[in-house]
Amino acid sequence: MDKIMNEIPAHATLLRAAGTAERPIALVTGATAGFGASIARRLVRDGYHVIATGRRLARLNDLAAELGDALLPVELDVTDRSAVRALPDSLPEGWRAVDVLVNNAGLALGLDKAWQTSADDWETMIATNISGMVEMTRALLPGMVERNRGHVIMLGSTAGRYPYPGANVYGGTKAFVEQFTQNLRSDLLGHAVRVTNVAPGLCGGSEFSLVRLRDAGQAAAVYDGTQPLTPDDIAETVSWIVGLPAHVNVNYIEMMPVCQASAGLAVDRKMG
Ligand code: NDP
Ligand code: 8X3
Repeated sequence: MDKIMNEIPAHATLLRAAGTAERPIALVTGATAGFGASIARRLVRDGYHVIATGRRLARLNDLAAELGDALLPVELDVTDRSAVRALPDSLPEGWRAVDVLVNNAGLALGLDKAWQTSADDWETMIATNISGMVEMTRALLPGMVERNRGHVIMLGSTAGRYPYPGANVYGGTKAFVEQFTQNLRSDLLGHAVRVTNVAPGLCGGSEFSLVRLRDAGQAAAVYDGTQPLTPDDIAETVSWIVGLPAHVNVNYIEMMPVCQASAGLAVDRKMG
């Protein structure tokens, strides 16, 4: 019997655990664009009620108009610590027992060398990618542990493992995401709450490079001659991970387009 239960996909397990015909609930940060919007669409298709958050409320309202009552738009800046802390109790009745948290909100700013970059940009990346992600997790994890049910998905990056010039603090924030995820797994041993770090490489079709480079031409050039991953590829992966049988935890998954690979260590031949 246990074996059969273990083979039931997690979506169905969540429904049964809830003991009602109600849908499981997912909360996606940064759902106004890119990965977050695709993940929200995909999870609604998978049968979730999705709380879609971000700073640009008009975009969330557009998503709600597209997806109907299964999507709840909530304006939220993950760097606003008091708003994040107040979030669980401020959600409407019936939306509070979040089963899946997708910590997707994040950004890179600039590609300058460490000694040339803007300290304010560094602060913004740390506040969003690290502090925002940590606060969101701290806000929603206690409920998951209490219900003994849930899944936290992080959007890390290949930049968290592979250094490249100009990634400095961005890469550092994503390395934090990876280590935080695996440490959460240690804390959660003995609880039926899963944690996964999804770490993509080159991905187009989002606002990531436009936000980073602040120039549409330079942003488009990042993808010239490539076939990058797409936000739908990321959403498909998230859907698969959360839908795996409830006893399976994907700790870390790294994704690159076929046109990308780690290219070895760099050597400066002028220094010898
Ligand atoms: P986008 O720029 O398209 O989307 C980023 C999202 O984050 C937006 O919805 C934005 O919403 C939100 N966001 C940014 N700052 C805040 C904030 N302070 N509070 C709340 N929401 C915020 O980028 P992607 O979809 O490409 O990136 C999503 C995640 O994936 C990021 O964490 C990124 O680091 C990571 N990633 C991206 C890769 C890529 O190549 N594209 C590869 C690997 C990882 P709004 O501005 O409306 O608040
Ligand atoms: C985004 C991928 O290579 O631009 O995290 O750092 S990369």
